[in-house]
Amino acid sequence: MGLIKFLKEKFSKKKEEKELDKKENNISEVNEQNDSKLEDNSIKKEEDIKELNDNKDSNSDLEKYDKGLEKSRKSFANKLKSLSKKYKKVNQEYFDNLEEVLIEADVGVKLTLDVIQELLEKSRKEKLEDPEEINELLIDILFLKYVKENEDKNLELKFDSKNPTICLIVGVNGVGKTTSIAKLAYRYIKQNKKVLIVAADTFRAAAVDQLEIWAKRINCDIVTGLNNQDPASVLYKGLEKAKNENYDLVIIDTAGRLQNKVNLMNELSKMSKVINKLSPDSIKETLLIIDATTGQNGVLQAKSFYEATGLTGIIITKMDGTSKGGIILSIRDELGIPVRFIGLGEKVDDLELFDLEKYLYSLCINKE
Ligand SMILES: Nc1nc2c(ncn2[C@@H]2O[C@H](COP(=O)(O)OP(=O)(O)OP(=O)(O)O)[C@@H](O)[C@H]2O)c(=O)[nH]1
Ligand SMILES: [Mg+2]
Repeated sequence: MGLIKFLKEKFSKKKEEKELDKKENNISEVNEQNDSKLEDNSIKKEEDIKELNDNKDSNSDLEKYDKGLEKSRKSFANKLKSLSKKYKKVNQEYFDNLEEVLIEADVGVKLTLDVIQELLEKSRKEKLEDPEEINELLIDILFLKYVKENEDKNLELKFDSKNPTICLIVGVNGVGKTTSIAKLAYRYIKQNKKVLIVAADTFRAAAVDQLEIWAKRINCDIVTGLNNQDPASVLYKGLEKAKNENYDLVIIDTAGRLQNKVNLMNELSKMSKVINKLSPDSIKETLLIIDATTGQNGVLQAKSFYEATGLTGIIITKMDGTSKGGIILSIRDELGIPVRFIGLGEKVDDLELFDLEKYLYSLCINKE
């Protein structure tokens, strides 16, 4: 079965709602019929309710994806649909148009050319001529291009009981670093982790203020330094506190001055050294924040940060604000680094763990 059909089946809201209704009815039926087996039933009921809640959770995540990716979908999925309506049979012109649609969606030139080539070969081999089928095959290829074997499928930050996990957040000006830090902290506080934010962006006084406001709002501890204080010394203070007071997670805000690229990269490598010295046994993450609305420029940023600091993952922000949702595929193709989270709005809970199926479903499948 092609991915589109699979995702439609998996995520189709109507079907899920029906199933939920059915399950709810079943639970009450079971309870009514089997009063005598009260004990067994209560266990079954608990299991069913848990399953129900899990389904509802995944449903609400999907709604967030659907809503957040609305602009991208309206552009991408609509273009695919109108293209398939225009042609009865595919021809070279169809593939040329498809290429344009992918480039416009920010899938990136290299990946687009690879995908179109593969699409041509497969469609010829399978003798496909129907545009709808070609579009379905396209989504399959996009999915398979993203997936990597032997990669950890769990994108959540990892924890060990002995040492705090240290998460360095990097990225150029204005991409959403501070907001994403608040969102991440909030996510893990909700998972009962003891979280500490370190405001090591001492370049701008306002940056510390902004982070303090967020920390207060989400009730998270924070370590700050003075304006223009050496960021590494603020970091030092934060890591000491985290060790002494048994924090589970330390999230570090950094400055993002691109005009001073060499200085910025030097500063980041100095901070990495401090982390390695003070917390040698901690799990370490370096997450790059990329603003989805900056398009292919984001891919270039990712390349320079990757070379300078090494990265364990990417957070793509402002996915809700762009019609070019393909950037996720492009970055993955160029660098192979996994997208760990995506930002789908300005609120503190508008951060979702990246889910390829939900992403493709929300981006590619026209629900109108
Ligand atoms: N729509 C939307 N806006 C976002 C998202 N993430 C961040 N923003 C907005 O982007 C703007 C910049 O966010 P910041 O968190 O201050 O960015 P920053 O990288 O810390 O910026 P500097 O510290 O100046 O380098 C703010 O107005 C945020 O509300 C998102 O996922 N969606
Ligand atoms: Mg900031």
